[in-house]
Amino acid sequence: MINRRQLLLGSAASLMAASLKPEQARAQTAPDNASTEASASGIGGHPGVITPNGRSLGWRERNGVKEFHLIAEEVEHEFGPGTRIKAWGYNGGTPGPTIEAVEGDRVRFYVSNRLPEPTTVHWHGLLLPNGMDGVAGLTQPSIQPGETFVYEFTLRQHGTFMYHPHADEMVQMALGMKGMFIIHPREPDPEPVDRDYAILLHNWAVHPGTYRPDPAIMQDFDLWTMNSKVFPHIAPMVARTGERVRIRIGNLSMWNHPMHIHGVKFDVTGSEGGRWPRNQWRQEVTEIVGVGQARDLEFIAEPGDWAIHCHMTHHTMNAMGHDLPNTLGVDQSELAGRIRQLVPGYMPMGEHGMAEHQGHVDAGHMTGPDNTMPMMTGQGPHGNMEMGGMFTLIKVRDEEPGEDPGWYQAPEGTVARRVDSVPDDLPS
Ligand SMILES: [Cu+2]
Repeated sequence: MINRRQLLLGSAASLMAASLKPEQARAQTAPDNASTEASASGIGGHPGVITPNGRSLGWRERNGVKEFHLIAEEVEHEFGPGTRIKAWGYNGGTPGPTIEAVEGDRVRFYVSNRLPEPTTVHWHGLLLPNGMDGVAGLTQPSIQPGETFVYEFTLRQHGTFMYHPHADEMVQMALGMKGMFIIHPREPDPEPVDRDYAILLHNWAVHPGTYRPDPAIMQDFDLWTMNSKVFPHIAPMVARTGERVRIRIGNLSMWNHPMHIHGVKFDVTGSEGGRWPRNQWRQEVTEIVGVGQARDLEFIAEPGDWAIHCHMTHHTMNAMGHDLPNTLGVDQSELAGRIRQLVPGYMPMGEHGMAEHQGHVDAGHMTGPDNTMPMMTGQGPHGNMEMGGMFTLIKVRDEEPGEDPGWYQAPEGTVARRVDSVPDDLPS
């Protein structure tokens, strides 16, 4: 027998699992409103960092000091067509723009607070005078709404760092306040990279039908993002065959993320500790980027469309329901008819696995609450990809790939294919 609670959970499952309009379901793997740009022509002899779906923060030089302006403010943000939120971020976006500078620079940050509550900026991992560390109450008074504070210090290290508030952190970070802070080495790299990408991992709880991320959630997040976008709306990273690519991954979410790259072994080459000495590089195919950590992954690009994703399988899903009855192997056909009398349009799912979800949504058979992404999505050249969240692509081509070279044309005879029979002398 089914009780009322299970019934509600079941219908919630179908609603939460299926939640978008057909035109959204057909979204291709392409950046939408992605302003992916490198800082113009590099910095300090290094290629500029590319922040997929983001940008680097502008600055000007004044008497030998690099001056930046960070504006903490509410922003309208879209994870992809189908889910918009009222986020908090910096300079119009979440994450905030990537800060880039060079070891030895004197930097000055004007920080203006346009939020409805006090904030600060903590420069995560930086060596600086105690009073510049940005911990509300401890090292400085909070920046009140409407106020501007100035931070100034000299960069005494290089590496992959981050910035975020250290005032009402639980709320302010849950709503999207964070950014990457890249400090390039003063000396030229002995083994320079050709492409330098920065990705900040985060998690969000946007309950179906709502627009405000819920800061009280501890584990059951339903959106997992790279630079605050979800697959398939994360701009692909591109490279030419044979180039040395670095992907700097920072994590200011509430989970550790085992980041996995297909098709190459990468070296873990650095962190907040800077670029590690060559004898400390480690060859891996999956590297956990822990909460509050940054890791630099470097590899030589191989031609193809390669996946890069978190290996927590729930982290490559969009808005999925939690604590649902397990319907795998359960024939629900008779029950579904009875539920439909109470919940019109109820659609049972999951008897043979969840892949059918994307098909139902793509066909427009399932709709759900407003402002809720489908759990699985993405169309590749060979069909449904059944992914979401922290998943995107590295597209490598022999020729210059541009912003997005489309789908990889695999050489003849190099794609897995269907055959009509199995040789009968195969051992099993
Ligand atoms: Cu993860």
